[in-house]
Amino acid sequence: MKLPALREPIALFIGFALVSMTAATAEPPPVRLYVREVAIKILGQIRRVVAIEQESGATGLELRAADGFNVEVVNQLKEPTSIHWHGIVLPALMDGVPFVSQDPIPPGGSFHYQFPLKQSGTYWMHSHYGLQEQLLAAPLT
Ligand SMILES: [Cu+2]
Repeated sequence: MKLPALREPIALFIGFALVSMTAATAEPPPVRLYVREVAIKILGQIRRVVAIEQESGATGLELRAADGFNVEVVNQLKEPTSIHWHGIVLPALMDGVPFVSQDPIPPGGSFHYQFPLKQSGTYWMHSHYGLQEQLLAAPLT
């Protein structure tokens, strides 16, 4: 009988189809933004400030509307934080307001913000936790 000889090619085909389906439906990983203290030099003096940075150290975030908003905020501060996407039209639970739309992100924790982008333009992001808003902001385009 010839059927046993077909098992491997059929298994390979099914395996390939499953891998292809997985690759086609897999979501891209989120962009990670790190909220952390950094040192900057002002008039020759080193000062520590808080910043929202990408893993590369780049400040701010640039997205394409077609890709949607897919960002994980990682809190590397010693206190809680949350990030508000100022001016962006978004679902209420993605608004980044602690104790209203989400729990604060604890030190060492992270929060995944994900939603369709319905607009383009230049905005900004800032902390909405306590008095961090005055200290922690970055451009968002
Ligand atoms: Cu705001």
